[in-house]
Amino acid sequence: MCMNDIDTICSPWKDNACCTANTSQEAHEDNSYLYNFNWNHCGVMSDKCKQHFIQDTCFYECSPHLGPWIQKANEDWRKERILDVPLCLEDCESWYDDCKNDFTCKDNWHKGWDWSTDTNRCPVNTRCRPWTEVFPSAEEMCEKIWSNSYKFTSLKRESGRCMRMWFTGPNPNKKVAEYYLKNGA
Ligand code: FOL
Repeated sequence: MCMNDIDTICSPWKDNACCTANTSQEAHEDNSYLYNFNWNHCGVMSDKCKQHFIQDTCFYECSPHLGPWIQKANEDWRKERILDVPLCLEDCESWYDDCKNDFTCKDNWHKGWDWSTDTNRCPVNTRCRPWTEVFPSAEEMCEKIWSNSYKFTSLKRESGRCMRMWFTGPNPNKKVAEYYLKNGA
């Protein structure tokens, strides 16, 4: 639902967002009701890494400019998904850089968790490994973690041809989406 009044949270989208204030607040909580997802499945996630996941949640929930990349999905928890959103190089690389000292047990965070308790845990056939072992490159992380929601690109922020996960000031993604709407995603 688009609305125009997110207070301070997911603040880049405060003037035009497809999320409610409540959702934007939840995006900042551990184990929020959104997906009940546990970032700390291999020890406590570092703050600098978690910041990118909060930003990703804001982008995923709030961005009004994802139209060119929305596809039908047939999952229990959603009937639409985003596919191959061209992420700006700097956004993917800084995310990877800030997480590379963290640990995880899976490269795809959408599927295959052990949900037998209150939240997702690493499934039995996995173990917690260094981030860089699970994701050998920024490209693999950005593409695999959410089942190809993002496409890795070498496009820079200034190109106007890639999507920014986070920004200050007017939304730079509007023009990018318009370009891909016209020219094909
Ligand atoms: N961010 C971006 N950019 N794209 C996304 O698609 C995205 N999705 C989530 C969060 N941020 C995103 C949602 N995350 C499950 C796990 C993670 C999740 C949502 C749901 C989950 O319930 N997984 C089950 C399988 C459920 C099913 O496929 O029916 C599991 O097996 O672990």
